Amino acid sequence: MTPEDRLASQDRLAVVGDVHGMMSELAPIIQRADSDRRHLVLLGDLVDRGPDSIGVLRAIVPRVVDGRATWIKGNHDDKLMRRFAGNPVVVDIELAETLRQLDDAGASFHEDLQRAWGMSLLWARWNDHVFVHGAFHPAMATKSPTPVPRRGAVTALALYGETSGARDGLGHPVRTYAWLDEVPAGTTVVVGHDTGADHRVQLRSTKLGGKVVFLDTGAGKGGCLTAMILPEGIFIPDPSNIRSR
Ligand SMILES: [Mn+2]
Repeated sequence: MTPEDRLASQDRLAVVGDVHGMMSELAPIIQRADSDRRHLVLLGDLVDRGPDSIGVLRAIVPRVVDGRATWIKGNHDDKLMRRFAGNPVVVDIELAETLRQLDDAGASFHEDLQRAWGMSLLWARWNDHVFVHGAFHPAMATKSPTPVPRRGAVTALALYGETSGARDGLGHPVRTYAWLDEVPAGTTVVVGHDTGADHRVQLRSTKLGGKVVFLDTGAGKGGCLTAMILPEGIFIPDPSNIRSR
């Protein structure tokens, strides 16, 4: 069974926002998902920033390989794996630390990691939901994420979200949200990547009548880790940590 088909066949999910090396916050979510027999969906950016990227990978990689979890690609994961494959990338201090932790993990874990990465998806659908790290593109509502599309608009939106091309005072790309207007009625898009300043889950309704859940509550960036429990539509560990607009 393909990773896409396996996800589509699930009844119950725990969809986890950007973990960024925070194993201490991921562990209780995994425990709860396991005890409820829920399939895990990781929205990407497993590594960097927090202290235990290797701990997170050790927890998630075997679950992806044996079909208990679906890994949606994040930009930090993608950069790590491009570096890991020997491609030139800019190695900042956080990626250097992740690479150091991975070095110590040994060759057989590296093989498992490559295998899990080969099963990861740029986006995935489940009932009327679309899961993607950065931002939605209409192609994600109909097209398969496998084989992985060539680098282009859909891939860029999936990994990096929508940006104006400009940079802010801190040198970060300026994010834009025209993509919200593309989310159709009857579709709920769940994204990570984009941390609200208040570290709350943000719920948005779109012009066409769709819904968007911004699930990154800032784990590894001074916030916390949140998971969305489906089909119930509740958030753990703090169900009240949400904001609608
Ligand atoms: Mn990201």
